[in-house]
Amino acid sequence: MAKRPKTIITCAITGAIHTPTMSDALPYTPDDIASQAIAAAEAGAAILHLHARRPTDGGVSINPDDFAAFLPRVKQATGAVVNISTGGSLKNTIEERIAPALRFSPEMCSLNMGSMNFSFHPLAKRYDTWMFDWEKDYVENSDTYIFRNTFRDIANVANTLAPHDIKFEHECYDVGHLYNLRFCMDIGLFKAPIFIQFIFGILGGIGPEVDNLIFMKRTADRLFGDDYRWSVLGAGGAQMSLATTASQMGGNVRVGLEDSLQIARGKLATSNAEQVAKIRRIVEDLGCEVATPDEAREILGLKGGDKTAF
Ligand code: KMH
Ligand code: ZN
Repeated sequence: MAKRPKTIITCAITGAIHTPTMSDALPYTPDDIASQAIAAAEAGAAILHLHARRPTDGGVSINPDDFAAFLPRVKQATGAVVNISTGGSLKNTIEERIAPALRFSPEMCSLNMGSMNFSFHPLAKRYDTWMFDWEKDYVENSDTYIFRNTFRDIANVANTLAPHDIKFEHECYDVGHLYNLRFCMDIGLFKAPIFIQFIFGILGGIGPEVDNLIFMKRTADRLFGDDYRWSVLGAGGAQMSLATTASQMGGNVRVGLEDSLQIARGKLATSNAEQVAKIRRIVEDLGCEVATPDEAREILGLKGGDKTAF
């Protein structure tokens, strides 16, 4: 029987969806982002997907200086692959969104493969009081938000970052995004092997059912053949179950407080590392091995941690 591929665990440490009121565990100071990222790597995450936050009030930040406050510390303390978000927050242009990746030239960064509604406004109903002034409007108004990732935007990111040899985490929130990605490969924007993050359960994208995972995977097999590696991110309550299914199907997994604040249904996670440790335990109990950062580099064809600019 063919050897089962090792499972790459990505941990998305803080993101741009959840706010400090929602969980005391959500890191937003540079110290907390760095220490949670380091602990997640020690628990078994080979890739750290990172956003920055304003240190004063936890607001989403795409200011490269806010990344500079934790990136070198993460690099010095771990061998993990650093993946910088180009998602930004509700109102940023694509040029603003890629500024941190441009400055720090990481091994990986996210690249969102289509424009869509991207909403988390239903979360607002769960809270009567908020820790910081910005949070309520930010969450409530996400129902007005179009997450803009046009073909021109995607080409702009690919061309601007091309000299940096960054591998993209292609974020695909629905089946159409896979076709967008195929089109972009056909016009020469991306080199194989590409790395696709199948995303389930974001309001505005495909739902978190196993049927949909099979459908996305079958579609990607048809469109990309052997030219792709894949991972699964289930938002909210679907995080652990979809990650488990993905690893059993030979895929890779993403966990972290960006995607879910829970460790089990109805129970808040105490840290990113707790989620990493849980999925690692499940993956290993079910007979797979977890990839080290260097194994992840090999599987994804990354340029190496010594070629970043931080
Ligand atoms: N800001 C969100 C709408 C990514 O990291 O690339 C999505 C996001 C994804 O930030
Ligand atoms: Zn992200």
